[in-house]
Amino acid sequence: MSAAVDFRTCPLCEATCGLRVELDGREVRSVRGDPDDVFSHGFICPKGASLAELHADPDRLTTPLVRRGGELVEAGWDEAFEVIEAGLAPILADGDRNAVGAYLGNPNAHTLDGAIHLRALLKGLGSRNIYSASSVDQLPKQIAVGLMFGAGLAVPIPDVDRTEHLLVLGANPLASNGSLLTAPDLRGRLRRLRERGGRLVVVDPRRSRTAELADEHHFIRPARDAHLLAAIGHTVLTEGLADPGRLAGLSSGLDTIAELLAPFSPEAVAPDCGIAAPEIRRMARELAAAPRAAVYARIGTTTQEFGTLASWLVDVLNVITGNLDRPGGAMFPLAAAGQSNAAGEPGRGRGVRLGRWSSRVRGLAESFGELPVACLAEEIETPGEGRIRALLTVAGNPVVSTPNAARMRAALSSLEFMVSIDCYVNETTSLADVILPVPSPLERSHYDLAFYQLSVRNVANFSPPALPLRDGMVEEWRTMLRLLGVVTGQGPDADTDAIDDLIALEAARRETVTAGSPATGMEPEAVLAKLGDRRGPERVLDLLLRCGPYGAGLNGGRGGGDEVALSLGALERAPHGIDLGPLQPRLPEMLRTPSGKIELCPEPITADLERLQASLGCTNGDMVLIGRRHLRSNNSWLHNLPHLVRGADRCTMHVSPADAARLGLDDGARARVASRAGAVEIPVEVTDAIMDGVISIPHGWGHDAEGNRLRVAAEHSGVNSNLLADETVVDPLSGNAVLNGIPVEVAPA
Ligand SMILES: Nc1nc2c(c(=O)[nH]1)N[C@H]1C(S)=C(S)[C@@H](COP(=O)(O)OP(=O)(O)OC[C@H]3O[C@@H](n4cnc5c(=O)[nH]c(N)nc54)[C@H](O)[C@@H]3O)O[C@H]1N2
Ligand SMILES: Nc1nc2c(c(=O)[nH]1)N[C@H]1C(S)=C(S)[C@@H](COP(=O)(O)OP(=O)(O)OC[C@H]3O[C@@H](n4cnc5c(=O)[nH]c(N)nc54)[C@H](O)[C@@H]3O)O[C@H]1N2
Ligand code: SF4
Ligand SMILES: [Mo]
Repeated sequence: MSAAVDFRTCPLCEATCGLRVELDGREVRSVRGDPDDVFSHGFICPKGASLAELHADPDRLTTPLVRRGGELVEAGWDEAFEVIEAGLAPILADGDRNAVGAYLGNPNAHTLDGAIHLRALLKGLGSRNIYSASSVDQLPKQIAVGLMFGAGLAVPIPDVDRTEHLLVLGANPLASNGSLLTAPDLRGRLRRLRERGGRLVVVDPRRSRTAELADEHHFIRPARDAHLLAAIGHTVLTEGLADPGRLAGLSSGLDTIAELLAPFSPEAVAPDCGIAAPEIRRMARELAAAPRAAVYARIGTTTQEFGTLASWLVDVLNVITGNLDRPGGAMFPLAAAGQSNAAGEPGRGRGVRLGRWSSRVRGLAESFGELPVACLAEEIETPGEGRIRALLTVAGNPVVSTPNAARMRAALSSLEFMVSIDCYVNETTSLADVILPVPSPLERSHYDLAFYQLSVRNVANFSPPALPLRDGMVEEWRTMLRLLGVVTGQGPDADTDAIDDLIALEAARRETVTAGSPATGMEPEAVLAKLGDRRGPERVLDLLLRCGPYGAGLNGGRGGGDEVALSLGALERAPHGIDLGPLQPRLPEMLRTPSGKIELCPEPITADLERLQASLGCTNGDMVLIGRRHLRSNNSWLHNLPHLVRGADRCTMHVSPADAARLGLDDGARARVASRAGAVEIPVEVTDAIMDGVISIPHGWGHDAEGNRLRVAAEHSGVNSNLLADETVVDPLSGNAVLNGIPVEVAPA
């Protein structure tokens, strides 16, 4: 085979960078940034460049593995599915659909298969025991915006390219490359913000790389962001700086905000936050005075005890300062496909329904069809009706990613049966009875259905597979559908093409009853006929693009001239993507609340302010643990790529010089860190980049677990920080895990 150049979107994080991949047959010669990509203009990070190593990793699974005599051994697909049938059918035959649970990991947000066909599998499973990485991540934000704007992905995105004042809390985009903020090259974008005279303010218990770039950095005590945000709101309202403008007429609850925030004056919260009251007042005044400003907060503010309150207060500030939905403020994207707040009647909707059921043991509420993963272990361990006896994991590593990792490992080990769809044998999948492999990122098509809904520009970019599947590999969506066959009683050999047709037909049917869709009133079969002979998620994507806000419709072109008319074919002809322009104001059209208003004071959230008030003056511990990310990491799963782990060990504990002296910790020596949940030993790194009273350990490590087949990662094992995270402590509104602000005891090892 000869050399070829492939242009594709990087699937490894939310930034959606365009890559230029040089191939020699099935071998990758180089991966560079695509200079012609309409969004990333050539930007690439070390992870994107490591796609070649990921594709060629000798530890990547190429065949199913099946447990025989305690060992995971290679098997054919038919054999693997017979074992799955034998394991699941008797459990399902007992008549309790909840006995089979599922955990869905983060990479599902980065694949079409995870976005489309996985939903069909979950529907077929019919279990209330569905868990995902959402509840160790952004769930509090989704609940806040769901209640305020009526849809769980209606997240206001800071318009970094046009803003003049950006207040960032608990996010480090220079390491993470942005989250709930799709924007390639955030370093460049933030630099340009400063070059045009704008101001970048970062609030973080660590002086992160983003904080170093900022005009102003404030250390804050972990989990005290809601206090700070409430005090900023308090200042804006009491000093007469509020200026909601047109948002006043679009909001309900504006006049009660001041009263709700009354207990949280800067003077009241300053001791808790560790930020002086005059500083808080200045931050509030400068935010309010900026002609265009945005407040943006991420994982440090969601994975903590006041996650939902902090997430809500971010957008309360965006509203009272008049910055919501205006250029340079915090805006709502309009994606080309699947935008949940763009379909159907504009301006009003059913809103979100939360708590339709609760977890059996602890009574944590359901949201968006899921239960919080902090209660997964107890749902496996506790006997009785509804106990999880078998588990499916798809693209997830809960043994490393979720709180109380030791308990999670023991719980998974006790299951009657476990199946994983994954590319590696790692801390979680090594406990499965069957592992089903997936194609390499170069062997599958890619489109960011989720992240274009969270993007600083409206963009659409589709990447067809660069390479055909390797021998014996199966598309991930087909594997999902074959599992769907098992859990719906069709046996291990279900016709995946027939199920795929049903999925596409159902997607078509939905379009035919959606107001404003070009499919309205058509027969679903007639809609499908227009889509030609594509299969799998690509066919559904084509449908969504054609019926979306920039769609070509179902009868070839819509309009003429320069108008964009999107379909999958149109995107295939544009390998560098199609730019659909900067974000535009979308209020009130994007609202899906039953009232047709922005619900500024949703009752479930405001009721939680009592807890915030009660916490005033209470510390969350003498020493508390937070996390951090490194540019060359990706949660738990890229540590097997040599380029990403070379250099000094990164799994160290950061501690301030004062604390190190007080606790007798020496740089380079080892510390013992203990919490209610467990203890670890870890190398000490003394640094003034962290505030007193706080230590930081990155998550995603601990690759020395028995059963792992990750040869490179094993040499850079590190420790699993979630051995310390306490699964019994959650943000009560969302059930989201508390991964930042964990009370710990630290001593020399
Ligand atoms: N202490 C602490 N814990 C945290 C966090 C933190 O900040 N601190 N962050 C949390 C966050 S934000 C997240 S998102 C979670 C992540 O939690 P998880 O999603 O559970 O963990 P990942 O490490 O992303 O694991 C991804 C898994 O998917 C597999 N995989 C990769 N690509 C594919 C694919 O295409 N198909 C399939 N089927 N499998 C694939 C990998 O081999 C790996 O097993 O971790 C959370 N945990
Ligand atoms: N390189 C790399 N990139 C990634 C990932 C990765 O693992 N590695 N993971 C991806 C995923 S799944 C996600 S969700 C995103 C997350 O993206 P980000 O939210 O940007 O995540 P982090 O880089 O961990 O930055 C979180 C910051 O919050 C700070 N922090 C901790 N506790 C608190 C607190 O109580 N208050 C405040 N104000 N700050 C606090 C930490 O010190 C840290 O600097 O990153 C994505 N991108
Ligand atoms: S920033 Fe994210 S999308 Fe861009 S190259 Fe790096 S990992 Fe890939
Ligand atoms: Mo995440």
